[in-house]
Amino acid sequence: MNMLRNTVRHAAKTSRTRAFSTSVRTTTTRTGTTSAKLGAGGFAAGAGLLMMNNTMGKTTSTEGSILSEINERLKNIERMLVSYQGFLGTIESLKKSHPNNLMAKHFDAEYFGNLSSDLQARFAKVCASGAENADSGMGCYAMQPDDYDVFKPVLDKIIRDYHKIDGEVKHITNWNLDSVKDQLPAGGRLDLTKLGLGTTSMRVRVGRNLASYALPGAMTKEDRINLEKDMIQAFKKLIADPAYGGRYYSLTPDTEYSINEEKYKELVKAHIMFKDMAADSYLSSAGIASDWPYGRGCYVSEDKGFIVWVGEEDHLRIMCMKKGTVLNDVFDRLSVACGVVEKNASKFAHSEQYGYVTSCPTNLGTGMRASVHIQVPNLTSDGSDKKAKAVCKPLGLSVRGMGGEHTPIGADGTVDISPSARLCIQEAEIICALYKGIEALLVEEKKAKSKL
Ligand code: ADP
Ligand code: CIR
Repeated sequence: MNMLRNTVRHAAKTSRTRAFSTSVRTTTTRTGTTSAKLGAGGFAAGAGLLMMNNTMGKTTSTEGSILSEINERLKNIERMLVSYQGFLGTIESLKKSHPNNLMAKHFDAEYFGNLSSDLQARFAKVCASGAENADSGMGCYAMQPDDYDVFKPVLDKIIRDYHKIDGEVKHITNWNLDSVKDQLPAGGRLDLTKLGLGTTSMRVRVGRNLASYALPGAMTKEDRINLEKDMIQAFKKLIADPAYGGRYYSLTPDTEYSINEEKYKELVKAHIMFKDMAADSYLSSAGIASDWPYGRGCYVSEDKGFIVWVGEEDHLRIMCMKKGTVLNDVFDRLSVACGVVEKNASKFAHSEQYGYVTSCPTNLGTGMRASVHIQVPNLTSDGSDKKAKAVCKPLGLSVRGMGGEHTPIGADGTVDISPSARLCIQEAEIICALYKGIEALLVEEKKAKSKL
């Protein structure tokens, strides 16, 4: 395998200018420098064995089968190096140029070389976004619900590195706030007025995928349309239920639920609908944004407080939103509603080890992001989120803009904050972490005022 490593390194040097997309998506065999070198070096072992057999006379059938197996394996290696020359070369150079790209950091060319050609094609798709977007922090997305198990030798390393987990990952799902009583204020209410806040925009969402479909990156246009049709059947049951009611809005053209551009923009502005995914180069490279806007839409309850996105980064993003003061309201409602959606639709993809299966390994486990919109004018007095981010990181909080990820903060210093942890943390612990995080952030905001 040292030989393979050397050849891969050589491929890296000779292919830096070749676009990765061409090399992975085109499977036509090309002859070139790398394959010629492999032919000269790689096949030497096989050729040597064959020569030995020739000089020694007849081969036994066992020797013959060993030789044909060796030959077959060498042919596979050659095929891999020719088909994936640009891909392997890109990743090899990213290891040095972008050490924070976790896919590149943990990608193992020897492991890749030993996969069957079908699995190589599948794993290359998993790694495509990181190879095409050098600045990726994660660099990969699962394409099938069982990818985390099938490609565990590499993906588990990436997952443990990102989520900072030593030893084996074992995720436990638990929405029961009674079980974390010691972390709650007396009475168990996560009341924001006790922290000095007034009415606050609160939101809790989870990512979920149906076990019966490929994940969004590997779905065909037909899959996306069918999944939306299945979900519309599930939403009909919600709409008929007085506890939910509401309606479904579809971005798929020419359906009875379709909405126009103006209505879509209005829903995005109201934080109800998701942004155009095609504009996200990570999602585009992964195939997750493909066939936009087919199979995309959202269900909104009558009171607009319960929403389900269909066809974004995960099949479903299920969320509760409310302008209020008690975090339990959105958390408890979501806990019940998730069960109702699964019962009305079909089984969610779940892993014994990693919890709820999500496209992006960053969301694995709970798939939960619990956030509030909160004003921190002192920490954002320079107009940026730089100081807020520096203060929030050690508190285990992420800072986003007013329109979500990769959007600017509010002109009045309002930011979106949420606990960063998703895996090997329980749902009940996340909502407590948000409450405690807000408390700690407000202390920092006060301190920042005295420094102004
Ligand atoms: P996600 O939370 O699903 O990872 P985004 O960060 O892009 O995705 O946020 C999606 C939408 O939810 C955006 O419109 C964002 O402003 C909105 N949002 C997030 N948190 C809140 C909140 N606490 N109140 C109101 N809207 C919110
Ligand atoms: C990256 O690798 O940086 C991007 N694919 C984004 C990772 C963060 N995850 C996410 O937005 N769900």
